Order: sequence, then C-alpha cells, then structure tokens
Amino acid sequence: MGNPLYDRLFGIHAGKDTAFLSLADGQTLTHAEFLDMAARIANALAGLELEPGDRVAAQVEKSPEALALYAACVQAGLIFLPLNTGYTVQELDYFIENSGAALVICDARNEAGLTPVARTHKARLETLNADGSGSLTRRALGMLSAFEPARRSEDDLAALLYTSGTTGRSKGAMLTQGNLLSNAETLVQDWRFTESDVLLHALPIFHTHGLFVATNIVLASGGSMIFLPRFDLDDMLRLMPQATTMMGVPTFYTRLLGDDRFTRDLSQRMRLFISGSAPLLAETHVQFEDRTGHRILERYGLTETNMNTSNPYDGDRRAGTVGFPLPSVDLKVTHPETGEVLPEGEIGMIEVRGPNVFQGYWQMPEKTAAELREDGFFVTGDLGRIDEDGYVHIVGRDKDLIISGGYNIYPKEIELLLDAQPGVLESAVIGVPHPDFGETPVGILIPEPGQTPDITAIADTVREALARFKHPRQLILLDELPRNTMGKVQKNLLRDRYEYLFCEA
Ligand code: MLC
Ligand code: AMP
Repeated sequence: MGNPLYDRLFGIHAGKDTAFLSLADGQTLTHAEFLDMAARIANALAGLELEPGDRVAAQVEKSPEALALYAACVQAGLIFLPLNTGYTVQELDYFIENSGAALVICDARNEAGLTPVARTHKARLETLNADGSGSLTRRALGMLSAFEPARRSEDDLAALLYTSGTTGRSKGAMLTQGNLLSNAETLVQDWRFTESDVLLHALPIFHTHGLFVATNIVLASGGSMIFLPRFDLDDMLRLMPQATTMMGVPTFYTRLLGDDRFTRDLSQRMRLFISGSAPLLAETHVQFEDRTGHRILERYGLTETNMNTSNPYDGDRRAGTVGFPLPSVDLKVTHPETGEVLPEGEIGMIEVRGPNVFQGYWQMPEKTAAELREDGFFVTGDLGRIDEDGYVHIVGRDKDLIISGGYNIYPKEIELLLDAQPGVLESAVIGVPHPDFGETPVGILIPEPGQTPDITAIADTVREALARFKHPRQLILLDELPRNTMGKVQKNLLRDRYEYLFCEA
C-alpha cells in the first residue's frame, strides 16, 4: 500500500542531486536536500507524539522549510492545514478549534498571541519563521534525515483547507491523497510539464493554487521552481528569463503589463503562462498577447475540487472562457433550483464530479449534504454556460462572494461583524471593481434611528478581527438598503451605484 502521495510526488526524487528550488538570492536546493529537510521535520513531528490522521495547522511564511513541512506531513500521514498568513488571532482561534488541530505552527512574532489559543484548544505550539529558523527546525536539526513514510491509501485525508461559507463560518474541505494526486497527474499531462520546466512561483503556498496546482505539478513532473516569498515585480522581471512557466492570479498579469520593463524579450524562454483563481479580463488576455506573443492559458478550479477545466495547451485558448472539462472531470450546467441539466448554451449552476472532488466539509454533514450530491456531483456555486464548441464560460456566482487579488472574501462574515457595532442597524458588503485586485469590498452601514456610528472606531474593530485583505476599502453610511418586494437586499443596485469608487478617471 505504501503512501501514494509521498511515493509519487516526493519519494521518486530520493537521492537525486537535481535542482528543485532556487531562491530569490540565488541559493538552490536539490531534490535530495529538500527530502532530507522534510524527513528531519517528519522525525521532529513524530517526536511530538503526533499520530497519522492528526491535524497540523500552519500559519507560516513561504520558505523552503514551510514547503518541507507539507512534505513532512504527507510522509508522516498527518493532515496538513495551511492558513493564510494574514489571519488574525481571532480568525485562527476558530480554525484551531474547529479542526481539533494537535499542533499549531506559527511565526515567532505571533507566538505570544497564539499561546493561549493553543492552550485552550489543547494543541501544541511550535514556531517556524520566514528565514527557516524556529523551534520546529531546531528540533529537526538533531533528527535523522530518513523517515519511513506512514502507510496511507489514496482514500486517506492529506489536507484540510478552509474555505469561507455564505453563512459566515469557514468550512474545512477534506482532500484525500487521491484527490491531490489525480489532479496533479492530469495537469502534468494536460499542460505538458516535464523535468526541464522551471516554474516561476510567486503565489502563496497556503492555498490550492500555489500549493497543489503549482507545487504538486512540479513535483510530479520532476521540474524545478524559482521559489519567491511573494509577488515582487522587480524579482519577477529579473528572474523570468530563467523560467519556462508561470502560474498566477489575474493581478499578476495586470501588474506585469503595467510595467514597461515587461517585454517580449523577457518572456522569450517562457513556454506557458497560466491564470486562475479569479476571472481574467478578456482585455488582459489580448494585451498580454500583443505585448509578449503568448496566449495566457486560463483554467478554473476551487478549493473543494482542485482544477476542473482548462483551456487547451494545443488549440485555441479563448479569452473570457475557462476551456474544457479536464479528462477525468464530468461537468454539467444545471437549473439552480431544480438541479435539472440545462440545454447547451443556457446559463446555470456549474456542477462537477471526478477523482479530484473532495470528501466533504470537516465535521459538517449538513453543509456537505447541501453541496455534494449523493451521485458525487459538487455544486460549485458558480454560474456558467457551455458554448457550442464546448468551452465553459463562468458568467457569475450564485454565492455571495468577492474575489480580491485571488483571495475569497465572504460578505456575510464582514456583515456579521459590522451589524454588531454600536449604532449600526444593519449592513451590506459589496464587491466593486478595483484596477489591481479585480474586486474589492465596500461596506454600507445603516445607522440605528437617531444614531451616528463612529466609522473610525468600526474600522479599528474590523482591523482587529479580520485579515487585512478582507477589510472594506471604504465604509459608507446610507439611510436604508435597497430591497425588493420580498425584502431581499438588492446588492446589484448597490454595486451599480458604487462601481465607480476605485475606477481610474
Ligand atoms: C494583499 N493585500 C490585499 C491582497 N493581498 N488586499 C486585498 N486583496 C488581496 N489579494 C493587502 C496587503 O496586506 C496590503 O495592505 C495591501 O493590500 C497592498 O498590498 P500589496 O503589497 O499591493 O499586495 P501584495 O502583497 O503584492 O499581494 C497582492 C497579491 C497577493 C495579488 C500578489 O494577494 C497574492 O499573491 N494573491 C494570490 C492569492 C491566491 O493564491 N489565490 C489562490 C486561491 S486558490 P496594506 O495595509 O499594507 O495596504 C483558488 C482556487 C483556484 O482560488 O482556482 O486557484
Ligand atoms: P476558492 O474557494 O478560493 O478555491 O475559490 C474558488 C472560486 O474562484 C471559484 O468558485 C470561482 O468563483 C473562482 N475562480 C477560480 N478560477 C476562476 C476563473 N478562471 N475564472 C473565474 N472564476 C474563477
């Protein structure tokens, strides 16, 4: 039985002195060095008396050690739970409690804040810093660089990734080894990844895109990565000539295009640019081709499913579409209320089924039942249509969701907080167009009769409670919210009214 995910992504590179990671400062790590690091960490985790199936919650900056922690969890059969580095202590408290994490790993600068949280939820706490130092790596240093992988099957859970819900509570998507492997192996074929590829990796590694789509594919194909801590335009321009592929959210592409140093010459060695996590504007696709001669390949996925569709590697990559269902994925467009399959071309709910689809939400059977049908189809909450050539178009969302720079923001979570503030009767959070992030949240506040809510104090409370990327970029006072005859807030009217806020004149 072995440990399929470890064996097929990591174990295959044992003893290889081929390049795996190269860092912004020119340092490199071979596959063998990376596996040694991972095995030492796996030994350190085992020394903390963790058992296969335990959850390891990690809020750590991107570094080779952070990636080795993922490998170590797979090797030791632990369930990896990566967390956005922007989350506040209040947000982390929920994830730690809900997942029942046995171990929390954080940056030393957050240790004081998280110590009481970990204690309350009976989790151990270790540190791992951006430079690779910390109590976890100190433990790992004295360990052996070999670790017998825990026996696992493709049905065992490998990761728990939290995704927010429309009710304001985050849900842990349970992903098995088989979910991750099947998707990685399909994408290696579909996008023609080989061991000669060098991926320019500037995405965070706490989400599906940077961790599974990017890293798993490079591992499965035996290629290497230029592994940058974050998207920095100067680094991207400096290092692109050494790369062959890049994956990014649309903001990466608009930022590159916004800089005159980004030229056709610079991208000459590149064979593939991939975009996803948010809609890529057709105009960005066109401008990118004009500037570089490359047609961006857009694909579509979710935390719950990894990747579902992709534009073709060979063939027409159509702007404004997300291409065709991947070979192992069934995709249908259904009536949002009845679930009936709609005729070709009609807009409806996108549902997907395949070996990539998750197992449900951690300890939330009702939420799982509401979104994952008994026949295996997952109801994505995205609205789309399939055109006469078979291309899938995402045309909107049935779920109330804002995507800012590739991060999902659920208005409900912010509204619950705003509604609870002194002097606020009710609120509505809407997404408005933003030139850099695509969309950004704006909060509309309705005062209680005779009250004037203190906007500055409210903004301070929001800062304390929520990660920076969720902060409304503006809070606006209004007398009342527009409602339809059923009493439902008409957010579309609010979006129309405020769409100009961040648009360039
Ligand atoms: C950073 N900030 C953001 C933000 N990222 N605010 C809103 N939305 C974001 N996405 C904050 C910063 O904290 C900062 O706050 C201010 O905005 C400006 O920061 P910046 O320096 O301009 O941002 P930067 O650090 O460069 O980050 C922007 C970014 C980054 C787009 C490069 O957000 C990013 O890497 N996004 C990728 C997200 C991703 O991987 N999504 C995949 C999800 S998986 P202040 O206070 O300093 O002004 C998924 C499935 C699938 O969706 O299909 O892939
Ligand atoms: P997440 O929950 O962070 O995984 O985000 C998944 C959501 O991102 C999907 O439900 C879509 O709404 C959106 N998404 C991902 N890729 C694309 C894309 N190429 N075009 C439009 N939306 C996308």
